Amino acid sequence: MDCERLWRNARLATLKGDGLGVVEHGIVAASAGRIVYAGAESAAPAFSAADTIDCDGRWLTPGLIDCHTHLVYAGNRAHEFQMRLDGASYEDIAKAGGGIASTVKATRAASERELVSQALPRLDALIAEGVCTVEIKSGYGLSLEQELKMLRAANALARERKIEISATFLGAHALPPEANDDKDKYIDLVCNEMIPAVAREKLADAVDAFCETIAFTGAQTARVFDAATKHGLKVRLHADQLSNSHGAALAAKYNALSADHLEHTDEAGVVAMANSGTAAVLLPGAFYFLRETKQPPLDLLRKHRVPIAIATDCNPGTSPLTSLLLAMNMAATCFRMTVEECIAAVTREAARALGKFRELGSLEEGKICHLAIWNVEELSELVYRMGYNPLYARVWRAT
Ligand code: DI6
Ligand code: FE
Repeated sequence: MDCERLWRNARLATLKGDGLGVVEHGIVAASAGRIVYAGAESAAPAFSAADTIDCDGRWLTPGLIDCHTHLVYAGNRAHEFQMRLDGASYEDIAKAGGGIASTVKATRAASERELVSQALPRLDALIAEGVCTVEIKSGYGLSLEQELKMLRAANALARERKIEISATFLGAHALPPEANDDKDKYIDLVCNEMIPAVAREKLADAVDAFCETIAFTGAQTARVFDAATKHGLKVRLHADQLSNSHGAALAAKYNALSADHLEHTDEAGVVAMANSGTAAVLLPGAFYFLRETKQPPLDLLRKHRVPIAIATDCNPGTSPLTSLLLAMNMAATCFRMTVEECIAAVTREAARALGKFRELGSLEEGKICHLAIWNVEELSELVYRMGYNPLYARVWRAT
């Protein structure tokens, strides 16, 4: 059987099924950027490949997926970090006109090209660790034109690097200064002008919102979700991060792809997510950086079999993190996730959270051939280390 490229002599974590799907003495064969076989060499058809790569017994996993980031923004918030070290809370800073508002100011002043060039070093840091797919949210523009600029910049990154980008419209992130504290009126703009334009220009796969006391109410979020649904866009939600706003249940009601953060989610929220097939995206970088103490309800998520993903939440205010490997370590250390859960959380479950499990997230015939090849003895080293990058090679669409 012909194939274009073949990786042999590898230990595979295929992520097929429920566990890691480990295969010793494995091979992966690819043609036209897709996997045509992934499994035991002994059970494989006889391939004749144009190009064969000997992995020397290394571990091979699906390319990693960072399913929640705010990678595109201008400037940084190092000065607010200092304020928080001096005792101010994230909410204090937001209420005093800092926080998201200061990034909005810097992002509005930047051109699309500048946004791309400021995002590239962050993207490169993720790529260096084997990330092949990144979700990127808007939400620092907060006007029709500025939000479209952010989404165009996010999509443009796919022309700069070998990376899959999944863009998300997050117009309901914060209230812009010109809205004069009228949240409902701003939500009108999000629903009646921004969402239709985003859908028309096909600039995003999904719509997100920040449902929180310092941001938007459940009722306002529901209006955003109604508009998204009407325009054929999937939804996801920043839910129950700082308080229990019943965001998880609301997201589930709209069959959201994911509900993210979830520190304050209760059992009713988790059950609703399980029933709607909504994935949980845990963001330990924000938990760590804000010194949160309330942990997401891991046991409930496990009990009700909700898919659990982990992402960096890379953003300038609450998670200036550009390492998905470190996010895995934090999820294990802070949330007591197992090694197996952590690895699944940045591959198979992250693909589910993006609604792309048919294409990505495991080594299975027909899927896009994104691979990460690792210089580790045991897969647990991917989770155990802090600040060390054991990536040997990254393969994007079989190249
Ligand atoms: N939750 C977060 O953690 C980020 N956005 C959100 O909705 C924070 C974004 C920022 O502070 O810039
Ligand atoms: Fe976020």
